[in-house]
Amino acid sequence: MIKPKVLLTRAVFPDVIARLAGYVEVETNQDDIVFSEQELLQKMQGKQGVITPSSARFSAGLIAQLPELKAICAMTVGYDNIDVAACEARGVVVTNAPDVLNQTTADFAWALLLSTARRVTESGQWLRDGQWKKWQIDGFLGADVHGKTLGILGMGRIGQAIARRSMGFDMQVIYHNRSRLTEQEEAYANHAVYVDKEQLLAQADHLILMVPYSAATRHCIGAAELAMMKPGATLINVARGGVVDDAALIAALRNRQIAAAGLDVFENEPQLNPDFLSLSNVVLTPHIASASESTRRAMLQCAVDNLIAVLRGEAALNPVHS
Ligand code: 8YV
Repeated sequence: MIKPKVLLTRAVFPDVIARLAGYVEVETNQDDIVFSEQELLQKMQGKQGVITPSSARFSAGLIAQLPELKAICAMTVGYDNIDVAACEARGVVVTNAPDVLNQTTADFAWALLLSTARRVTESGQWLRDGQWKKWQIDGFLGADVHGKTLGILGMGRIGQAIARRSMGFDMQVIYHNRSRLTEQEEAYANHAVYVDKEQLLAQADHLILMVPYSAATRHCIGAAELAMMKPGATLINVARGGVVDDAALIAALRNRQIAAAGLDVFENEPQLNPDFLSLSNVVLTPHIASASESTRRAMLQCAVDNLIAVLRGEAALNPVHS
């Protein structure tokens, strides 16, 4: 029997290739080249399936030129890099990798929140630069986390896992979301209280963004929203670049309109706005919120399971729709 042909757009753990090879003919990219759209078009010729993280863009134009394609399986929870409507129109199944990264991503949101509020990377750099000569009563004063109000914009499964962790810090949780959670979900999420977006911005001491990227959420935090936040507030983005207007955030951080930000995602990453680098009140990480080995393996496994199901003519486990 002829095996379906599949592309892995980026490098993966080698044992995953061996497992996939039992079902499909795999073209790998263990040199981990980030393909241009033209290269992707060429690599995708004759392929029925593809497994990809969010670095490869599947536009309507590209999809139109891939008549044999049956499945695009994202190894990520976000799938804003894929034109899902164009796929649906062509009968191409799109899947993502939900849930498997919830807890690891929630852990990392807290890592960013704590290091941002308590100036961990900034003071560490100062120490490495040889500037630590004496203890000072007002050295690196940060913002308290315990007992404060945690705001969450986008209260899906990851947002709820972030909120739950705030119990240990005796925080009050407020959130805004497209729809209100059930009473049971709110109780799980440290008794989170639903508020409108303006209240969320005005009342949060620490605001974590967890909304997926879409035309509707693009720049949902811009100059106007930053102006509504408390002067001592911190902003954490582990969601997607483009949810925040980075130029507006840079201005707000420079003017100390808000105290600090912790960012794992950026507009136009990895070519982030260089002005971020000159600011001491921002913690910057290279899109690693889901980066633990077991979670990255689980994300990949989820994509593999979806791909094999679709190519066998079975229902996808995690289909997404436009
Ligand atoms: C990925 C993510 O690591 O799942 C997602 O949507 O943002 C991360 O887990 C990232 O997309 C790498 O491409």
